[in-house]
Amino acid sequence: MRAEQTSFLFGANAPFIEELYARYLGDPNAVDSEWRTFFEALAEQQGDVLAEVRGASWAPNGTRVIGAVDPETLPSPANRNVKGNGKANGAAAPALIAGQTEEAIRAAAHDTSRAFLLIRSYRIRGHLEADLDPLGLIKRELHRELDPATYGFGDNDWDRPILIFGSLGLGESATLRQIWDRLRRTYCGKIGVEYMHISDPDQKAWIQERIEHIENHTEFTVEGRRAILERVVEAEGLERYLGVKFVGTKRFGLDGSESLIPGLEQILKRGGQLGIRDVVIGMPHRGRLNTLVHVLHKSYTALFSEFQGRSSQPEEMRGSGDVKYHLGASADREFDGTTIHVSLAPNPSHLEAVNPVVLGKARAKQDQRNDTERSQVMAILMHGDAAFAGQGLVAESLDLSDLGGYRIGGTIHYVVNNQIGFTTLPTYSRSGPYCTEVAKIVQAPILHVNGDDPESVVHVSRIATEYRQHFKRDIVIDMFCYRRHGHNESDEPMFTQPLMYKEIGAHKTVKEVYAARLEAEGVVTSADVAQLDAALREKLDKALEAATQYKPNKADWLEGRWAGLTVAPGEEDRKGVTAVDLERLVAVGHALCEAPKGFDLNRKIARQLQEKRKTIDTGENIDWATGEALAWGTLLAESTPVRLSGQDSGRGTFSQRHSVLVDQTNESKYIPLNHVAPEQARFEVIDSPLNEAGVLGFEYGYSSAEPNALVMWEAQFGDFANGAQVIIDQFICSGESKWLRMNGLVMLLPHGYEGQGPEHSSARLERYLQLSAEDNWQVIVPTTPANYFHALRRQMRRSFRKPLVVMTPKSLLRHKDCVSTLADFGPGTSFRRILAETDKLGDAKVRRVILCSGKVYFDLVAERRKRKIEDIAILRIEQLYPFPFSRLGVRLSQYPDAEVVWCQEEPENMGAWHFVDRRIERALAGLNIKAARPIYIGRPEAASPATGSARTHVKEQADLVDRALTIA
Ligand SMILES: Cc1ncc(C[n+]2csc(CCOP(=O)(O)OP(=O)(O)O)c2C)c(N)n1
Repeated sequence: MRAEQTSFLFGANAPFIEELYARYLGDPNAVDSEWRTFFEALAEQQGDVLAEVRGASWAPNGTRVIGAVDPETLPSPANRNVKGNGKANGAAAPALIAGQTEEAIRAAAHDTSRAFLLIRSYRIRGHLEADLDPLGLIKRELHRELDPATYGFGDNDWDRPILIFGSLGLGESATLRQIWDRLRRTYCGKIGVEYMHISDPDQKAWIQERIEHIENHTEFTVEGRRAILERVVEAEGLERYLGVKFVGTKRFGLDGSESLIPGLEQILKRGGQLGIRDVVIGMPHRGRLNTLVHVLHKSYTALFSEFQGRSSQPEEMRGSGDVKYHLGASADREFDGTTIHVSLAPNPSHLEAVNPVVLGKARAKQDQRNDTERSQVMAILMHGDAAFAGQGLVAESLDLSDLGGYRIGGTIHYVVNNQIGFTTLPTYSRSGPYCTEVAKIVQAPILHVNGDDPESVVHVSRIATEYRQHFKRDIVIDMFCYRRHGHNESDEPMFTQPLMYKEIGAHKTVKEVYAARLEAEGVVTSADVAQLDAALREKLDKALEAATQYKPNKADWLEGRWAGLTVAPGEEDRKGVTAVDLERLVAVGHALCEAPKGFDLNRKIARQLQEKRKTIDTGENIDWATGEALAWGTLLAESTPVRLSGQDSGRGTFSQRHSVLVDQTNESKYIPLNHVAPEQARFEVIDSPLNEAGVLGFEYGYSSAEPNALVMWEAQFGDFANGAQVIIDQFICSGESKWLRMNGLVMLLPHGYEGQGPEHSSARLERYLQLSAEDNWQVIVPTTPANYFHALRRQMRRSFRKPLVVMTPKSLLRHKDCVSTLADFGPGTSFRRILAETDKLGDAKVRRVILCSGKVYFDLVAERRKRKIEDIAILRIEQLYPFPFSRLGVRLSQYPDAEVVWCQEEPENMGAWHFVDRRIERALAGLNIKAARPIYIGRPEAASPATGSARTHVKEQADLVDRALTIA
C-alpha cells in the first residue's frame, strides 16, 4: 500500500489538505492553530496508528489494516522531508470526509484532533478515575483532562461519528459516546493502568492492544470463576480458622487481600504455559502463611504444628531458627501437566531486603539451566505499600533489572496495597500519588487493581505474566485492598484509624463480595458456597487434630545443588586442597599476560603484563593482583565458575586488577581469565552500579543458589559496606543459623590506615568480628598474595560453605615486600591462619612478641629491620575468625620469656583489639610461659576512624610503631 494511493491526507478529494500539510511540514506555524493541532494529534497518534496498520511488531505477520491511512505519510520529524511532494491522487478517503466540502472536512479534522486528545488523556490519566479502592475512601473526582468538555465537546456532540482511524479497536470512526464508553470501561473500571511513561513504542503498543480491544476485562468461563472462588474461600477460610483457633497469635493475615492467592496462582499457571519452569518468590510477612500453604503447598498440619509452638525443623537440627512468617519453602507444582518448581526465599524482618537476594537466586538458576533467554526462571517479589514506597532497596533492586551482570529477564512485582503501613496512612508515608511511583525508574508498566474483584486481579496477573515473558522486563501489580485487623492480629487499629476501621468493620469480605456476585450471576448457588466452606472446615479440623503428632521431615538444606556438601568439620580440618601444580600455575599465569593478536593494548598495561610475566617465569615477586588472578584462573581451569561484582571491579579501584583489557582503538574488550584453559568455566566480572545493599544482596542470593561457583562482592572502599549492613546482619552472618542455608559468598573489603581520611581507612573490621559466633563465617586479613590465593581457593575446595570476609589491601597492592613466590602457591602449600616470624631472630632472646593483623605488619617489620632489633618477634594473625586458638598457642609457646603485645593501627575501640584481647588471653592460659595477657598498642579510642590530616596520620603511625618496638 503506497502513501500516494491511500492517505486521506493526500486523497483526491482534499487537495487543500495536502497543501496545508505541506505547509505545516515546512513550518508548523504557517497553518491555523486548529490545523496545527490536527496534524500534531496525528503525529502523536502515529505510534498507535502505525501499530494498527502494520500490526504491532509482536503480532504474527503484522497484517491487520484499519482505515485508509498509510503510516509512512503521517507527519513525524523523520519524514518531514516529504515536504511538497504530495502529488498523490486516486485512493478513496475515509467515508466520513469523502466528497465533503472544505468546511466539513475542517470540522471533521477538528473532531478527530479533539477525540485523539481525549483518548490520549485517558491513556495517560484514566487510572486516576479507576475504581480501585474497595473501601471507597479515595475521593474520585472527574479529572479535567478526562472531561470531554475540556476539549470543547458539548451535549450535542455525543452521537456524531468521528474519524479515529481504528483507535481503541473501534473502527475507522466512532461516536463520542462509543469512545467515552470504551475509555471509561478500559481505563476507569476496577483496573487502572499506567503505561504511557514507557518510551519503547512496542511495549506501549503491546499494553494498549492487550487492554483496549477487550476493555481490559477477561470473560472467565464458569469453571474459571468457580476456581477463583475456591481459592478465595481457602484463603479467607484459613485466616478465619487461625484467628479462631489461635486467638491473638501473630499471623499477619491476608484478611482483606485474599485475592493475592488466585493472583499468584494465575501467574504460575500462565507462566507455565509460556515456558516458566522455576519461580523464585520473595515476600514480606503479610499473607506469607497463606502463600506457604496455598501456593507452596505446605501442609495445614505442619503450619498448625508451628502455631502450637513446635519447631519447623527436625529436633536434631542446629541453629537458632526463625519465626514462622519468615520461613522459606519450596515445592514442585503442577499446572496443566507442566511442573514448576516454586521456592519462597526465607527473609528477615527488614522489609524489602530480600529483593536483591531473590534476583540473585533467579540469575543463578538461569545460569544453571543455561536459560540465556531468561524465559524459564522468573522472580516474583511481593511488597507492602508502605515498604515499596519507603525503602531505598526497592530502587536499588529495580536499577539492577536491565544491567547485563544482573538482568533476570524481568520481575513481577506484586504490591499488597492495604493502604496502611502499621499505623501510618499513605499521606504520611509517600509524596507521590501511588506507592508504586518508584517503578517508573525502569519504565515498568503499573497495573493498579481493586482487590475486591478477584477476576480483575487474575486478569492483571495474566497480563503481567505475558508482558514479562514477552519483553523480559519488570512489571508491577498494585492490588488495592485493606487490612481487616490491626498491623498484626493483636493490634487495635481503632486507636489510630477509627474512621477507616469503622468502614472496614462494615465492609463485606472479599469472599462475600465475590460469592454474592457469582450467585447473582447464576454461576454458583449459596449452597455451593456453603459446601466449599464446609469442605474446607473439615480439612482444617482434621489437620489440626493431626498437628499434635506432627514431626517435621528431615531438613532439606543439603539437597539439590548442595548435595555432596556436609556440615563443617572441626577447626583444624578446614584447609581444603588449595595447592596447584607449578605447571598449571605457569600456564594460567602466562594466559593472564596475553592479549589477542592485533589487540591495541594500552602501553602502560602492556608494560605491566610484561612485568607480570617476568614474575611468573622467575617465580619471584608475585604481587597481590597476580595472586588473586592465579586463584581465579586455577579454579576456572578446574571448572569452577568465578563471579565478581563491585564498583569498577573490572579494572580495580586501585588500578591493580585489569581483569578486562580494553583495545585502545575500538574499546573492544578482552578478558584473559576467560582464556586460561580449553575446557574452563566462565569468569564473570561486573562493574556494578553505585549501590551496595542491592548488589551485595544479589551476590548473596546468587551464592545461596549456586554453591559450586566462587561468588564475590567487592566494596570500592571497605567502609562503603556500611550501606549494605542489613544484608550483612540479616543474611550473610546469620542465614545459616536462622534458616539452615549455607552460603560461600566472599566479601572483599579494602582496609588499611594510609592517611586517606576517616572513611577510606577503615572497613570497620570490628563490626564483622562482633558478628562472629557459632562458626557463622570467616574473617581474614591476609598479608601475602599466596595466603589470599589459598583463602579464595579454600572457599571452593572443601566440603562445606561459609561466607568469607576479607580485609583486602590498598598500598600493599604495590608494596615491594607484599609479594609471594610461585612455590608459595605450589604443591605442599595451604592457607595459613598464623604467619610466623620471618626474620632470623634468636628465639631465646625474644623479650616481646607482637601480634598483629594486616598492613601494620609491614610498617613494624621495616622499622624493626631499620633499628636492627632482634628481641622482638612479629606474628601475623591472618584469620581472626574462627580464631586459631591452638595454633596461636603453639606459636607463642616458642617465646617463653616474652611479653605479648597486640599492635593495631585502628583506634582502640575499633579494629580487632576487643575481639582478640580475651581470645589471646585464653590462648595464653594453657601455656607454660610468662605472658598472661596481651598489652594493647595502637591509636587511642576515637569517635572517627582516622584523622583527616595526612601529616597527623604519619605522626600517629610512626608513634604506634615506635611504641610497639620500644620495650620499657
Ligand atoms: C525496614 C523495616 N522498617 C520497619 C519495619 C517494621 N514494620 C514491620 S511491618 C511495617 C509496616 C509495613 O507496611 P506495609 O509495607 O504497607 O505492609 P503491611 O504490613 O501493611 O502489609 C513496619 C513499619 C520493618 N519490618 N522493616
